[in-house]
Amino acid sequence: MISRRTLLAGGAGAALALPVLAKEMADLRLPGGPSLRPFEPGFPGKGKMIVQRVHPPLLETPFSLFDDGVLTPNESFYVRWHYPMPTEIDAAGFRLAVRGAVKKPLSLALEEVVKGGETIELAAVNQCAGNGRGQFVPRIPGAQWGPGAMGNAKWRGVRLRDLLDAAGVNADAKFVRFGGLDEPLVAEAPAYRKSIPIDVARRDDVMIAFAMNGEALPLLNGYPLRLVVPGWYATYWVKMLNDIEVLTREDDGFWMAKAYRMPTVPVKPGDKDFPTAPIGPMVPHAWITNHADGDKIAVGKPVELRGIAMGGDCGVAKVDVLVGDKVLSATLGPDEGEYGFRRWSLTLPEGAGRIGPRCTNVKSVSQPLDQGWNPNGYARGGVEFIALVPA
Ligand SMILES: Nc1nc2c(c(=O)[nH]1)N[C@H]1C(S)=C(S)[C@@H](COP(=O)(O)O)O[C@H]1N2
Ligand SMILES: [Mo]
Repeated sequence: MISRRTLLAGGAGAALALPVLAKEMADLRLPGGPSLRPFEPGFPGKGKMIVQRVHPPLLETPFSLFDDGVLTPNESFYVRWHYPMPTEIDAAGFRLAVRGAVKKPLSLALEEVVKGGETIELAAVNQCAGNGRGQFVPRIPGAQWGPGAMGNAKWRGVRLRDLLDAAGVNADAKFVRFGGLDEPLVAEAPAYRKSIPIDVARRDDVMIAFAMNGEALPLLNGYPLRLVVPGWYATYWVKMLNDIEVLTREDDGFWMAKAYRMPTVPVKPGDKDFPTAPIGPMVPHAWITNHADGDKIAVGKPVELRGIAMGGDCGVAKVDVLVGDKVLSATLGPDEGEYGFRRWSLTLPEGAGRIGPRCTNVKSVSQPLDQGWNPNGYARGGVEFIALVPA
């Protein structure tokens, strides 16, 4: 038997890298590395995905996909689970509970959920709060996502408010808590539950989705039902949703009181004991999709730039492209929904150097130049510069 010491003596890098080098690899270009991740086609309902973790799955969307259009295909849509999820769902036996501070608790079969209120459909970006965590400097522990822990889909579902009304929410309701079918690895660990304020839960566009891009939700994206909170980070978009609980007080469970919180004051690496609040609405963000950092371009020739932008919790107003000390206006593609991605494009007469797109949303919030480092690596939203180098 080869001891661990012998392996390390042979070079930790070599020992770690050999088994995966045999596969096709994605390069996430994370500052300081390691940046290579295997591509895998073998997950249910998924095509070639970047594997961050096999089980429970963390699968990243290959970034080149975002250059193809504003909707992310289901088979390429990223996947994030905290705990093992069921790999089979009994659709006939499935029930969704609506309970807590309500007059009439409900236990609804799938059909009853689907017919339980108005059906709505809209495009919205589902983005992990930790999207791009691996790109922060200094680096931050947690899933080392590149920029592909996001996707835009057309979600179809039943309006949450209609189901809440059917159960008759009590007047003193403050939050609504959501839980799914996945269970903690160990019994003592807190089940994944997330809460949103009652006024957010009652919004016109908050839904229990049963379809994604015109098809049933892929198992890994939450079949048969998931919460969709347009404009809010995906941590709230509870998958395999089977429990809705109306609360009369703030949720003091682990996933609200301890996890997924943002500092409410500016922080720097090493700071401790700062105040925090649950993360909520997303921030504006834009990406270049047809060039990557370090791409070589012909000297003296026009450079076509193309990308996607999102307004965060509202629509995109404009995208500027910062090129050296110049600020150029990009052309926006069609508006396909305020919460979705919007395409942008710009042709530079020529150009190498540092280039970054900056989104301004319809609430006049513009991306800062700083990435807003924070100890959990959430809500990355600074301008994403790339360098194009003369060929
Ligand atoms: N039931 C359940 N829902 C969940 C999670 C989870 O672990 N369990 N993770 C949340 C987080 S943190 C993210 S980023 C999104 C990911 O959604 P996706 O896998 O469909 O891309 O699901 C959210 N919903
Ligand atoms: Mo997430």
